[in-house]
Amino acid sequence: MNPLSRRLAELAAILLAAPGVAPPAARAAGAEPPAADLKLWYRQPAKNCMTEALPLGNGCLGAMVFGGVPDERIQLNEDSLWTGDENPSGNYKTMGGYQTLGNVYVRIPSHDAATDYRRELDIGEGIARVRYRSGGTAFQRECFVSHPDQVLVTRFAADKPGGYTGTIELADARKTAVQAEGNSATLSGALANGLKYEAQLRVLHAGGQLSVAGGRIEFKACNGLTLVLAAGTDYAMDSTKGWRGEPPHAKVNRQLEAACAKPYDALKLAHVRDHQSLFHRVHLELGPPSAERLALPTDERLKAYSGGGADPGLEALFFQFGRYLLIACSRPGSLPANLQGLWNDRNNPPWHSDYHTNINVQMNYWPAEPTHLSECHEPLLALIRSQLGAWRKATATDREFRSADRKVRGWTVRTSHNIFGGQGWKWNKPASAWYCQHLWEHYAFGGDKEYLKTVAYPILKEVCGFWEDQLKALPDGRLVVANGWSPEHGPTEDGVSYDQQIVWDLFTNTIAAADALGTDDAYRRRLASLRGKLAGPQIGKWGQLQEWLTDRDDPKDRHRHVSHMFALYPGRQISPVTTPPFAAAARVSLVARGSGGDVGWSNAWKTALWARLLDPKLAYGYYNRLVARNAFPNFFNACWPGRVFQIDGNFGATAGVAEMLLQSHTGEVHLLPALPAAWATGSATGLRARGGFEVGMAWRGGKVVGATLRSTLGGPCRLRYGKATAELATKPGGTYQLDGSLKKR
Ligand code: FUC
Repeated sequence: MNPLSRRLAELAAILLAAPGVAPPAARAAGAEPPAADLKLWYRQPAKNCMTEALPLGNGCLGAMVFGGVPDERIQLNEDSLWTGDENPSGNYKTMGGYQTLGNVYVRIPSHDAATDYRRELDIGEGIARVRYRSGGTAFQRECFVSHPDQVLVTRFAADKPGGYTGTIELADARKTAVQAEGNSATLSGALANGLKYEAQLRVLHAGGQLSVAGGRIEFKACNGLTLVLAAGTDYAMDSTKGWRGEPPHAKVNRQLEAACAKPYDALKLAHVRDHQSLFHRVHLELGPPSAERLALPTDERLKAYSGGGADPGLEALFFQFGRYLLIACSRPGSLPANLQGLWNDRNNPPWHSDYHTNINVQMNYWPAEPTHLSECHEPLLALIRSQLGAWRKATATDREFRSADRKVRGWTVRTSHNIFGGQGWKWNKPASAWYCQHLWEHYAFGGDKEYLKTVAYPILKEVCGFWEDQLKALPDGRLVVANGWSPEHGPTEDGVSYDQQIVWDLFTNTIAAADALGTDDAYRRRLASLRGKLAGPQIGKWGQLQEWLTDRDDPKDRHRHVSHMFALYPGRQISPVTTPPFAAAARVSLVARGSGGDVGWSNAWKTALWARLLDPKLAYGYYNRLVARNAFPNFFNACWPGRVFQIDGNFGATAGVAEMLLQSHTGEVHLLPALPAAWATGSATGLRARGGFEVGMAWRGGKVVGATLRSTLGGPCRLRYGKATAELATKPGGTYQLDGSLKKR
């Protein structure tokens, strides 16, 4: 077999081993990709939590590991630790926000003169490690947060006995007293809104002794230590229970006891298997790894990258890091990723570390479906459903939507919200329609009809009802959203493009849902007629796509929000294939917004937008800019270079790369729609397309040399590669090998 055929055979094997086909164990082992560049590593401990420490998480419990030698610090988060309440007034200031839980400090004073230090995060395993030598002994630490066992586990090991003497402290971020007894420490308290929280730490030691003094656990001459921590609150994602469930103590205690009864290796194996069952679904290579760049610690490698010079390995690692983060902060049963994901070290975080509905939280979920992490999308969908009662009430009683002659149908949301039905700042009128896009896309990729029928479709219909009542007719008969605002930009007025495009998207998705379910024919036709009357995209006097109904766009405007591009991405109203003139106008507007973008999430959005415009050079340019300028040493995205961490840019960047490699929003599975020259040779497996397709591809010299398509649902698949198109009849579970002309091999 020549090397290329071998690579294709490997790709097919990886794809065939994807979840849903093989049992979990075989999946983890079978899906293991060839050696890849999946580690972030450093030669010094972290000093700053949000920019240097390394993130771990299982959806609910988050940790930032510093890796200090005589002073280890593990900063802790629990995803439901929020202040605030239902907040009927919609006052932003009283809406509350996300809090930090506390810290575990481990002090080992005798380890002060360390050599051969290395700190790493293995995103392929979900494990943070520290290695060093001190006094002739080699010390190692491993830390992970397990989803199957719901605990944080840290092991301190050494190649010689008796090397560990020091103290362990569990500290509450609100400075509440911590109880330490025997080999355990417990912190518990309540926030101002009455939310109860608790964390329990257990220390298991090999050799030596443990004792308690001054609220700390002291260890003396131990060979090794294992720390196990569980945490929780009494939050319940249920308004009928007043957002409160059982006090956290019993559950936290049960989780801790169960985990402590298992050997370390069993905990670790279960964690790695679980992590890899998601992570290894997608493999990506964007070019030959450079041995020279690989030899650099990640912070120096990032500096070298920012200074110029190619590093496709780093670019692929940054893509995978976004997937890693989503797995770590958004799992079924957890809350969705907030502005900082799950990682926040302050009780007054930027923008309350809340959910922002005018780009940020949606961007967090852009990579979920295309990069094969559909389960990780579920927390957002579940939170939306849980808030409906409170959001309906707030919408129905607000004078913005109330009318003397009818009851308000449906609901929408303000620009930010919490987890208790509360919301703040201005109304973001199309927010509910944008949320509906997420409910729809979950179906569009996965094809679960039962979910569509019982969960998504009723909500889509309800939000359509809201717009059936709220749309306003202009004298010329066109329908507009009244009093809208293009996010954070320009006047409040009728027919803002952002509003119009998102309502178009809602109607289109609801029509598609009715078609898929074969239901509501008359209603479906009514929606189609309403959609036809919506004021649509307009091309203005300098050839731009208008942001407002009035042709007033300023060609010098460099605003970070590009909300009038929703129709291009994440929407599908505009595309170079289906609406070339509007795509050309979008191009003019995007060029005018300038190439000097500095906001992380804005650069990520522009990556995806240029990918949708089939422009690899500019798509790559924004991705490159984001990685080079917006990534902190720990890869967390900076909202502005060097300023606060905001996770949206990480997720948006991953989604942008996926969009460069595969698109499916116009009904075609489009291979390599925007492959830049910088990634001329590479391969990808496990990317998902709408219609239940999974795609593997290898390319060389910028050209596809082979592709593998797996169909989970069966049915016809329309393929596109450049100008070539082909239609393939597929069977459920069928796998098809294609060559570069889209012919079956
Ligand atoms: C929106 C953006 C800001 C920031 C904030 C969290 O208000 O305009 O840039 O991302 O959300």
